[in-house]
Amino acid sequence: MPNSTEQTSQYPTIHKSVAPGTANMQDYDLLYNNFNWASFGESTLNLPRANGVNKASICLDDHPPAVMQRTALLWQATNGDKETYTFEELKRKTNQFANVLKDLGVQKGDRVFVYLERIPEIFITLFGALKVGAVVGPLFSAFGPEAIKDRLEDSGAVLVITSPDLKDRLDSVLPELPAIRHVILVDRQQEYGHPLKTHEVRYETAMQNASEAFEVPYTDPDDYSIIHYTSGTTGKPKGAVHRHAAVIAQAATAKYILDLQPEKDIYWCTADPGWVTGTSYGMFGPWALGATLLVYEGPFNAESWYQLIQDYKVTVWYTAPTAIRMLMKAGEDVAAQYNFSSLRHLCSVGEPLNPEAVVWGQKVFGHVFHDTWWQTETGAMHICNYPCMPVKPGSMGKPFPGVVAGILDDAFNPLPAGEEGHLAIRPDAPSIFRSYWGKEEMYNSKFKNSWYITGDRARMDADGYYWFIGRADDVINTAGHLVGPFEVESALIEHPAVAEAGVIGKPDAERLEIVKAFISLKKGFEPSPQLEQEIKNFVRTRLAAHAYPREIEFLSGLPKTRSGKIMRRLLKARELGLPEGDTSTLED
Ligand code: 6R9
Repeated sequence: MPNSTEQTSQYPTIHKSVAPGTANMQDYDLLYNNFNWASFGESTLNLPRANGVNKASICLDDHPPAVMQRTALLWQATNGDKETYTFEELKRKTNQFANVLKDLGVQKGDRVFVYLERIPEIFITLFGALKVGAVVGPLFSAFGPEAIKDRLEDSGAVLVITSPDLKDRLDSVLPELPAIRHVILVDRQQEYGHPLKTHEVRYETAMQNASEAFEVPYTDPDDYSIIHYTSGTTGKPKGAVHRHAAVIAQAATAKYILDLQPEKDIYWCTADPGWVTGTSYGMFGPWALGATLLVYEGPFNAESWYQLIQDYKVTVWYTAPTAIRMLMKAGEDVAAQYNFSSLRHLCSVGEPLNPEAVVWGQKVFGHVFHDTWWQTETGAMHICNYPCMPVKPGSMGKPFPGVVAGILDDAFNPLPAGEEGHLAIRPDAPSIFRSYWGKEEMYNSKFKNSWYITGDRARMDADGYYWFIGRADDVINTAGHLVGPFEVESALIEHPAVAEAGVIGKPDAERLEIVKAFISLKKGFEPSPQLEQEIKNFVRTRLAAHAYPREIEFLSGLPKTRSGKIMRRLLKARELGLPEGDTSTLED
């Protein structure tokens, strides 16, 4: 079937010059041809170590003495309170928490879940659990009772760490979760007024009594470390399981893609630890390299985000298209009030990054956003833009060294450059998932002809750059033409009135499907039939005639997952009056 359009981007390639010695990757092809995961683990992370490959140890325990004294975590609370932890302090605290868990009888392989606000104890409890060999599961603090019950039940969790504000939600489903033996309550403000029940343990008391010495037991590289329930943009969430060795890929990509230079960087990953980005790059990769992380407890808000960058002199920033679009919506006049001179490298993940957003970064921050593609299942970034490589706005970039990617036809055989098909990855990176918890058959169904089939559709151009089309189940077939929702959405948001757009295929008797767009407008614009017509015409002139949205509906906001992805599946279900399916990850 023909492509709907050639690339949507009318933006020219951005060539950059990287002064010798300034970026960790100086030449993409050179590194691609010489890279090897095992050698990276040996040379950069000193692996394997006497206790094998334990993520928590690698991140917190064994850095050179000077690094152990470095700040690992800069934390700012919603109310402005600040806390700072060195690697040495986190080593001791996570040792203490490992002892707490050991005393409670937590064994290697037990599932331990962390259900907390974005506070320092997320890090302490999660890494403490990894030290005893537990398989940890982070949960978004915004999850309601049903969402947490599904995940705790599916994984057979034995222990949950939570806070006074979240405890009621957990308690309401606890009777249905007989496997849970203990609940640990982190009570920072000492606000919990009730006596504790026999299965409940106060974190602060337990920590006071716990030793700061802990011997991390031998950890096999293949031992399970973390379980992430995927965003659920399609179907019911499944628990993707990763192994301890994943840290090798997380560190390598943090070094060469985020370009972390731990001696000098202040790095901010805006993702919540409930989402894979918040652990792979909000914990493991950066800390394995000894880098300083900024964590902000509060929600998104353009002013407070800009203030944080200015106050902490953030140098490297990893965020998501949804946040970038919200910053764009807030307007350049807001941005102009802050000093961003500390920033040196910007990256994005989670959704296709509209070309408009890539170049907006250059205008406002003096640096383009570098798009990175990966999934919960890949555990680490796989197709990316690099500081040393020209950026084609709208493209996800090229495979990371150590990664072989392909575009496959429906029989899962490689297609030549220029053709559109299934985006597939050779499952070679140490971070590739090892299972969907308890769903072996579903896991196996993702592998064909030695490829891992990602569920995304894409195309590679003659220069080896990958271009995202859409989730395989989101691609629209209109009168025999395949249309990727992303290209239509990108064209839409180039219109000055459009803040966000979500595009679906709506069944149509004549054309099989038509393109329908849901649009939210920028401040100062009102929906009207004239505006609707103007937007349609605007897209017609940018894309092929069949790809413009025949229907437009204005919404005050689009339904999104908590990690910021537009839920096209939900837009479609609502449009067709079908059941909404799993909405546990839908943001409020
Ligand atoms: C890390 C993460 C994975 C899905 C993925 C794709 C979409 C992520 C993207 C992107 C286009 C990018 N996605 N990054 N699409 N360009 N740079 O997001 O994991 O929550 O499992 O989502 O997100 O559809 O397959 P996860």
